[in-house]
Amino acid sequence: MLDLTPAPERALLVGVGLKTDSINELENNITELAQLAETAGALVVGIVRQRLEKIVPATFIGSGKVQEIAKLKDETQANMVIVDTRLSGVQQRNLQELIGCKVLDRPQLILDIFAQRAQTREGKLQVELAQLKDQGPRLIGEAIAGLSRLAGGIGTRGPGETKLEMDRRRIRTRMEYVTKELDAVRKSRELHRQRRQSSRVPVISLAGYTNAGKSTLLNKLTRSDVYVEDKLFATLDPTTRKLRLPRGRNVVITDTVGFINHLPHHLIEAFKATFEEITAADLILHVHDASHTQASLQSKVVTDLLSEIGTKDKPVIHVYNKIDKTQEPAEKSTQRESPFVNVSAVSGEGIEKLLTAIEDHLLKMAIPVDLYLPAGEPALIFDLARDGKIISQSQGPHIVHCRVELSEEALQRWSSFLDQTTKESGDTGNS
Ligand SMILES: Nc1nc2c(ncn2[C@@H]2O[C@H](COP(=O)(O)OP(=O)(O)OP(=O)(O)O)[C@@H](O)[C@H]2O)c(=O)[nH]1
Ligand SMILES: [Mg+2]
Repeated sequence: MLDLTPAPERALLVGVGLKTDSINELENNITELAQLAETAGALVVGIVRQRLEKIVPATFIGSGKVQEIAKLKDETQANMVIVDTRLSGVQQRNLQELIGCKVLDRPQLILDIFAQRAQTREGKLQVELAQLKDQGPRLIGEAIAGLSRLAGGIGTRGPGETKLEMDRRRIRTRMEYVTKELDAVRKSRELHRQRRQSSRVPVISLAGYTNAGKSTLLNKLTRSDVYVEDKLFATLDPTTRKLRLPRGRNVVITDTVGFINHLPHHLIEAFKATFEEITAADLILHVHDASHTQASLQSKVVTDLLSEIGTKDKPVIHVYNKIDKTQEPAEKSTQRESPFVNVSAVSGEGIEKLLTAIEDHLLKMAIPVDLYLPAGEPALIFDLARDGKIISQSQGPHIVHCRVELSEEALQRWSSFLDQTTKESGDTGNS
């Protein structure tokens, strides 16, 4: 019988670093690149390494190495070379000509995975926007692969317009269209989020390196069935689930796209809306793969990216996952950021502790509320200012309206001042 499944593309990987970088780092990058290539559906048929004195402008890697790659490509019958860096358009074209096959770099590989993974309309639009933003600066006077499928074009070419100008214009037009479409899709997401926020259900967001176990943890916490896979970027589109904490409080918890080292900047920009799920959260659970050899590097990448997308002042609980796989006993493990909980999303160990930590945290968390205090009692305002942060105050004849950030604990002490109507009617009655 005829086998119609296409044979996987055969990829030759090129790990590159500067002589000043550590060998360890180079090897780790290569391991991750291989995982990315496999995730994209390629078969890795060979790996070449180069540590450069300095970057060669025309080809990034040295000419001797380029020859070695071309030879190895023939020996291994590779039909694609993936270089672990970001190449300029000129470098990419030169390498393709010298090696004689398709050459990709790390950002393009990641974008390709995202393109394959995107499920929702928003996800697909975000990936396309990122790809367009990535292509623009690479244009070098001739259409690069993939451009021809873009809309626009025939008949729109003006007299004297070069191919380069035409390609640039096509990208611009398409980018405007995609951006407009995205705005429309985002409005509905925004509405959903506002509704959640106005109902004052606290929002918890999972963040972490790709493959850390975020989706597995969401499933464990909420007994749901979100897609989990031992591949990078299994999750792309945000998923939200309800969760009832042990003492009865309801929260919602959101799982979203994972981070990776050297995440293309265009992706971060294009996935702004997805990342907003994290920035809009009341509490972030930073999920670490405690069993990974590069756990601390991964943690740093995530922490840096989190602050880049604007979550610097958000409260974080560090969740060290996969402790069933770690060598040393969890209680002995070093390098934990605080506050933290050790868990295994697979065996369930530590999950109760995590739930309690979330609950304790929410009790302390300040939420803005409106209180209506009787006028002429400055001592009350004084007490209130000690319990929370007064954001605004407006004095009426009989009541003082205070907008104040209070923790759940403190709110219990002030709950009798929540209701405006009884105060006002009481006031009227007295005067
Ligand atoms: N041993 C062990 N494996 C785990 C644990 N948690 C998750 N895994 C495995 O780790 C792999 C990745 O899990 P996911 O939940 O898909 O990870 P993720 O963080 O959602 O990954 P992306 O969506 O790709 O960013 C899967 O093979 C899981 O079964 C754990 O506590 N222990
Ligand atoms: Mg996931």
